[in-house]
Amino acid sequence: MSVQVPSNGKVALITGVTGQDGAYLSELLLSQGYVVHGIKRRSSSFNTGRIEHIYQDPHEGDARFILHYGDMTDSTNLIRVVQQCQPDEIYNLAAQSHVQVSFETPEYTANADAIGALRLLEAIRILGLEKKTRFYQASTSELYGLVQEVPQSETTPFYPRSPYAAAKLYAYWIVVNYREAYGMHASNGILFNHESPLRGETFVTRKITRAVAAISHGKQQKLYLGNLDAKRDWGHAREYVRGMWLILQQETADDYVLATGETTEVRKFVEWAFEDVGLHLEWRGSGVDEKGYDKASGRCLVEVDPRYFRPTEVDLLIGNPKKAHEKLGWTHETSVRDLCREMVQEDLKVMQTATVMKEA
Ligand code: NDP
Ligand code: GDR
Repeated sequence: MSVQVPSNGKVALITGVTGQDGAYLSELLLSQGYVVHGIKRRSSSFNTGRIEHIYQDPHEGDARFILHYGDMTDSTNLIRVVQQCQPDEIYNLAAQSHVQVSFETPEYTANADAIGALRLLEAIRILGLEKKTRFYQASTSELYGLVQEVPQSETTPFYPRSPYAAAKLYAYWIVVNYREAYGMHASNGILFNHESPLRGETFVTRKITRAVAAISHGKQQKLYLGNLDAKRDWGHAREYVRGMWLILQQETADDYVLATGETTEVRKFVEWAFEDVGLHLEWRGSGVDEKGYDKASGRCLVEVDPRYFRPTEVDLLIGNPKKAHEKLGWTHETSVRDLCREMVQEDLKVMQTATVMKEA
């Protein structure tokens, strides 16, 4: 793909290139003619599944997609990679991004998610790239945490509710500070939840759609979930990475909310996903005793497991993307209902392929 697109002469560096957003952003930037450098972590097993289709053999001289080993906790590595790439744009997407896991690994999460952002900003300064390199920080609607107002916008006060959100709060403010202190083109995208068939398997939407595909193929009996009452503003990741790019194309750096403006209960997403394979749920009980039954067969398909409850929860997220509409011309396109359908369909395909392979 990228080889056929003429170069636009720009170089981008993406941290977290192997993640959901890193994969979609790499595709977007390559299709626009960027040379894309990505930082990936050393892992004992392959972690490049999401970017395999755009991987280019470094032995081919004109490769436009170049991977470097690295880690957000290693400033020497970050300085060296930034020095080698001399990027026009850095997208800082790398993070320990799982909210519940951040309660188990709070110090590591702070190191990677908070100090990691600082390390990259300092790399830009140490190398004297303040005027050349634009910086995007993957900020999050988790910053809003305990509900202060709805819908949440760029001016809504923050109240983080997890070690992850507290770490991202530091990253948000250090970006604002470096912009004001050193005149850097550094921006925050405050992105509400965005999902896709590439979503990590332990985030709730993908956990649901994978389980529904497995249950419909007779490979799994039941889906265990935590808080079904939580409400999220879910959009499609492919559309959100375009928003990231637009943020860095603005003459002046600034902070923007990207969201759909609609919110949906986890419970509703579960119902839709089962509907997409012809199963219709009815709920019985409440709280930890709530269960979802297939109306036709009476089989219990969903059960609440308190192990998935978080010590502190974010109950309601609904974003106001007005500023992004007006200043960036950005808007979401895919409804959450269609997003759910797409994810179920893709997980059904994955399940079918796995079944065929196993039989073969
Ligand atoms: P993923 O969890 O899918 O990807 C995270 C990426 O960061 C992976 O490539 C991961 O590598 C990498 N990573 C993790 N720790 C380190 C580290 N110490 N050093 C280097 N790389 C590391 O997240 P998403 O793509 O969904 O999200 C991208 C960013 O946007 C994250 O910062 C997230 O917090 C933020 N965000 C996400 C939202 C969403 O709804 N998706 C909403 C708002 C913000 P590996 O593949 O090896 O694990
Ligand atoms: P979130 O996403 O915490 O919003 O963070 P996640 O999908 O993990 O949870 C959403 C809501 O669903 C509830 N929930 C469950 N969650 C998980 N993971 N597993 C379950 O079994 C389950 N049952 C119910 C959660 O309690 C929560 O209320 C995501 C991440 O991508 C962050 O990196 C990002 O910053 C925010 O979105 C915006």
